[in-house]
Amino acid sequence: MVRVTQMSLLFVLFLASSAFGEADKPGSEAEFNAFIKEQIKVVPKPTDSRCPAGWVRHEQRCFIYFPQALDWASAEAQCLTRGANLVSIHNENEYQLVKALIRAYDPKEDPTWLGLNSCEKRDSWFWSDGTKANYAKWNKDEPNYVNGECCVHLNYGGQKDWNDIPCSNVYPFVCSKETAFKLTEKHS
Ligand SMILES: [Ca+2]
Repeated sequence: MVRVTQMSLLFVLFLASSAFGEADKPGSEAEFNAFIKEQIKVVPKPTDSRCPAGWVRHEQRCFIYFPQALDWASAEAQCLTRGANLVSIHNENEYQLVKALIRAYDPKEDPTWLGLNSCEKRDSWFWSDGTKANYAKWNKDEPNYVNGECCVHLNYGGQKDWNDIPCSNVYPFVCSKETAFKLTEKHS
């Protein structure tokens, strides 16, 4: 049993290093699928207490998917009860990770809330966790602010990227938070 656990851990580490070993090179969809599947299978994780059981860790952040369809503010409130916010995304690898996490629970990849909104002022985009809006993956011709839409979901339409939509719509959601503590990763 110990040997199986050790092998499983080695496999996770192998996947992690192969998917994210080169910082500038985006991982492939297949690599992210395998990374997510391996992490959500190992619950609770045997040696990594940086994220609560059931959450996926990527670098210094923890992520979790909730299938319950809520409006944007209610989804954010649910994240807050877990010490998190609706998910923010800052680079292509984080985006592919979040897409793979959703795909693992929802093979249809239906629209899912992100923590991005511009409800205070048009064209002023803010993540609910207070981090910089330095990355976006809008669908073609979005954001279009139809009827004052100012909250953002992903997996929209055929392109399955980002779209602004009324905040009162209900969708599943992803929460994220910083890890409970930081470890210095060893690179050989
Ligand atoms: Ca729109």
